[in-house]
Amino acid sequence: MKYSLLVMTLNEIDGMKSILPRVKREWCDQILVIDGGSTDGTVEWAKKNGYEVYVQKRKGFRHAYTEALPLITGDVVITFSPDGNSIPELIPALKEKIAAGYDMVIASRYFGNAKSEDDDLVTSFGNWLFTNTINFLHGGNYTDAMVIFRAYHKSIIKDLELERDKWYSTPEKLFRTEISWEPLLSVRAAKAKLRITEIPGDEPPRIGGERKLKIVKWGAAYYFQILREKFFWKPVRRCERTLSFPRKRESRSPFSRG
Ligand SMILES: Nc1nc2c(ncn2[C@@H]2O[C@H](COP(=O)(O)OP(=O)(O)OP(=O)(O)O)[C@@H](O)[C@H]2O)c(=O)[nH]1
Ligand SMILES: [Mg+2]
Repeated sequence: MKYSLLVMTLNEIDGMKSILPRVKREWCDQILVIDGGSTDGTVEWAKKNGYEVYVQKRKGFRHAYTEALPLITGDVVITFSPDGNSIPELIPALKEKIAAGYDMVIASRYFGNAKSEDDDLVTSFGNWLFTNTINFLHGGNYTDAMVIFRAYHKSIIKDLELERDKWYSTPEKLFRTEISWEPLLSVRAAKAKLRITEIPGDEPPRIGGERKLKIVKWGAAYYFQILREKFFWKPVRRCERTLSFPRKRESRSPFSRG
């Protein structure tokens, strides 16, 4: 199994300098820095230090992922924030769970003893609300459905149709913003009954730079998406993952119908 680490950057020079040297090159087969148009030297620093860099063309977090898709050489992606929020030393633990047969592994900020030092009252309530709504409406069992730091099989991106504009355009138009795909990934992975697990993953505070999170607009767009999923999209496509890891009868995935 090959692993690609996707390092998401938008003006993250301080975090990059401090965090990336802690990522051992042998942990992943590919380290791909996906940049949203940094002007603080992030791209130059990454290239100088030998990292593969892709600068996205369209604005917005999800376009970073979709545009980079053809460049990803791994079977498994690990999405990573180099702003200090993701602890690099947890990468081997994420890989271990994937190797054990899980489709997706989340470094949860709220599982076991884990804690977030980056949260404020609003973000901790928001994460709780979104995660619990996803569990309630879509049968998830998450403690953290929102975090970027997670590993999953690349094949589920297409199985869950995460790369298709049509699943984002209405909330993005309504709330005039561009969103990411983590919440939709969590919703659809639960709906499709993929094999999901979590490990505790502390979230240290951000190192330098500025927060890009748009609390009100993203919150509204994500909540809209999560509610709408109750009525749209069914996991009817054939899912490679489900086929290669046949599950027990009682939890058979609807994918296997395909
Ligand atoms: N490629 C790309 N990276 C982005 C974009 N927006 C944010 N990022 C990076 O993604 C990572 C996560 O962004 P943050 O600003 O920390 O947003 P967040 O983690 O959701 O919010 P907080 O951690 O609560 O501040 C950071 O390393 C950002 O630099 C984008 O549009 N494109
Ligand atoms: Mg962050």
